[in-house]
Amino acid sequence: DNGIARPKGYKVSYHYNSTVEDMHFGRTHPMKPWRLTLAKHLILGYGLQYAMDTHEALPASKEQVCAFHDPDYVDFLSEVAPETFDRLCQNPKFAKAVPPPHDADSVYLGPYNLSTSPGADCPVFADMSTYLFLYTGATLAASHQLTTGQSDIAVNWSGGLHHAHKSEASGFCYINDIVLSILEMLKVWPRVLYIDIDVHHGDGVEEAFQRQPRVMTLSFHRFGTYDDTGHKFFPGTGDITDIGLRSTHGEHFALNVPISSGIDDRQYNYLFTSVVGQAVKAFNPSAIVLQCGADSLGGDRLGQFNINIKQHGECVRFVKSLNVPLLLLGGGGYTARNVARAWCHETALATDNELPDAIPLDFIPRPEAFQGRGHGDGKLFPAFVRSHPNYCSNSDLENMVKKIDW
Ligand code: V1S
Ligand code: CA
Ligand code: ZN
Repeated sequence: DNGIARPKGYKVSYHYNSTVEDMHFGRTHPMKPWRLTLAKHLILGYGLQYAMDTHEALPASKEQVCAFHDPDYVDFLSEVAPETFDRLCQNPKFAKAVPPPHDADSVYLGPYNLSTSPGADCPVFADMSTYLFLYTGATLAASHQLTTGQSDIAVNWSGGLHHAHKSEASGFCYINDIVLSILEMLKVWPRVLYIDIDVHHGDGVEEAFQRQPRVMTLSFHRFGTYDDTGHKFFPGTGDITDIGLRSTHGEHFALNVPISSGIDDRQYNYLFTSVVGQAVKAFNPSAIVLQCGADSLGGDRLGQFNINIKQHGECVRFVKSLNVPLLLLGGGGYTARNVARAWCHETALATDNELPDAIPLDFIPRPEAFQGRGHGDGKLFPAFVRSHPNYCSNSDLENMVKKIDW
């Protein structure tokens, strides 16, 4: 007996298709879909499948994706592959979407910010269409469970791709599954709150709803320039002054919490509970979408925060305690073993289970991924080596909470 039980009085559904695990963005690309294999191994190893309904995801249809995206872009995504890319680029319908040549950054960009050059943010890779329509299908199935009242919490760790625009890929994101799920929710609920704890700004979701007072978007993210290079942290938007568009009553329905590198658990918890608490009080959401990007964890290959897995999970616990229908999505996360730990812990929180710190290594196909010094010593909650100097002063954070006034 592993002690895992179903939650009392509510239902959780889990939406996934293992096919997404086999995708390769390229050897040097930080996005590694096999982090989802590791997450699955932990979730099954602990026995969390017994605490929820698991659904195998089907691909989204082109029509479903067109609810937000430009139909030509959706056609391109459904036909593109490394072998078809050059031919598609010749098609006049798509050729008009080629951006002007770029500066020093000599990556060749094709239509819609896609590229076959190694090192591109949004590469064209084998079986890419399959991947895109599957992660989107999983998010749409999850939101359908919620809008029909069949689940109270629905989970898709392969979704949460917040940078995709209406007719452009950006920052490893091609189809904005989050926007599509919120559009579905607006059919049955008056107000949806979107919260984004990925270390990057949730620009695609914010932009899509900047004219929509029925959707409040709230992103916490690293903002500013790198010490060493002076370049802006991606995508460079999301300053505190960015609050949505006034002209169409969207003003004050976008909130941004720009954060310097090195923020610690206590500081992040203060910011999160203060700002989300205020937002919920003012907006009274009927449902919440929480993007749980795990690149805000300490030790992430791209992120620059010092958040531990427990604190990342506290954000999920806080939002869950608000007792409104909840969609939990993945997002970024570039140190695979820690992404897996965080999303396993958060699956346990969603189902009201508490997991022992000792990972059941005997029940996991690749125990070496979680063992040994530097890999977390077989623990679910290893202490990260504090890897970034903390540039967040408590008074700056207090001032920020005050500035986000109502
Ligand atoms: N930070 C960062 C980073 N690293 C890369 C990258 C590195 C190696 C590769 F082979 C390919 C790409 N790209 C970036 C960022 C994009 C970060 C996206 C985060 C996504 C998310 O976690 O929020 C959600 C899943 N891109 C840039 O910094 C842009 C460039 C400015 C530098 C990289 N070149 C390729 C394009 C221009
Ligand atoms: Ca964010
Ligand atoms: Zn990110």
